[in-house]
Amino acid sequence: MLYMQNPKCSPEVASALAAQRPVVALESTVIAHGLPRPQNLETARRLEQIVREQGALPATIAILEGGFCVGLNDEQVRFVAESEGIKKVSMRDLPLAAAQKWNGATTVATTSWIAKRAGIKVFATGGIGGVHRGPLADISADLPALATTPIVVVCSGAKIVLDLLATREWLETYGITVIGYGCDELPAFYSRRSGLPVDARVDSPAEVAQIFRAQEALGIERALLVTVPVPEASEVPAASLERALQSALREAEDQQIGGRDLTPFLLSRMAHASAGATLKANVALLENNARVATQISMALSIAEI
Ligand code: PSU
Ligand code: MN
Repeated sequence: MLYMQNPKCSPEVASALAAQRPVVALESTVIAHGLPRPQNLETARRLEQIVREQGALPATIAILEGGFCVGLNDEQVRFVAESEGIKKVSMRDLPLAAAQKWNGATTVATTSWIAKRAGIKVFATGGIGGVHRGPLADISADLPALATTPIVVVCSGAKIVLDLLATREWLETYGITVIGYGCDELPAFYSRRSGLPVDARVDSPAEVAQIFRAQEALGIERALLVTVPVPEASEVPAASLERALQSALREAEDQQIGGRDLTPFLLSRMAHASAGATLKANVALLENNARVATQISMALSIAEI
């Protein structure tokens, strides 16, 4: 019976959802493990502020003492950003987190899963996990979660640290529709281009809403992936990162860093090697994606004519 309370919406989120007002889910792994302090807390607050200013309600999602919380208050956001021992919770961890009362940050996979169960239709993030480079078949649990969770996920593609071609193929095999928001190519996180195709280009929130409504009407139980390029002024071209990436990958191998620690490790090495340029790009794309996601959530909340 205890677990019947999961997910637990904040009163503000619960009343917005009951009134069918637009709500945008935000993830917490990027806060706890993806960005350094103090930029992580600043960014978490800024993303919430952007969603409010644009006209929707933000719902940052995290796990606190085993409760799957949808809509953190300011103190809870600070806790996730600043306390030690916040776990990175992916799909396999969900029952453990609930039963053993973990404090945890949610990835794209678990944020989507929880948001969908709370009744939220739009989720903004930075980059999705994907197929890692190298001989080991390390595939993020984000991918199968996207293949089984009907929600709009607004992101900037997948990070250059991943095998982008293999990730793109995976999305196609599992039938996840990939939209380019104002772009014809799949964005590559820090970079605006990857050379890989999207399934369709759209240029307005209304077009995304139309596609997601069609998906819902058809009973398609998969995410709609809306990919938005990093704003031009903050872009870090892929070629300039390749050397740093190769050395970070070697370092990870030498130090036997893998599993859930690999993504945060590679991200921090890239930020270091680029003298903060990747960090600036990361924050800029997160802010932009929160803006676009809010506009989509508002287009979706307009009653169908
Ligand atoms: N992209 C970022 N920063 C992040 C992540 C992705 O720029 O912190 C996080 C997301 O939460 C994503 C997770 O769901 O990394 C993927 O981790 P893994 O490859 O271990 O599944
Ligand atoms: Mn992995």
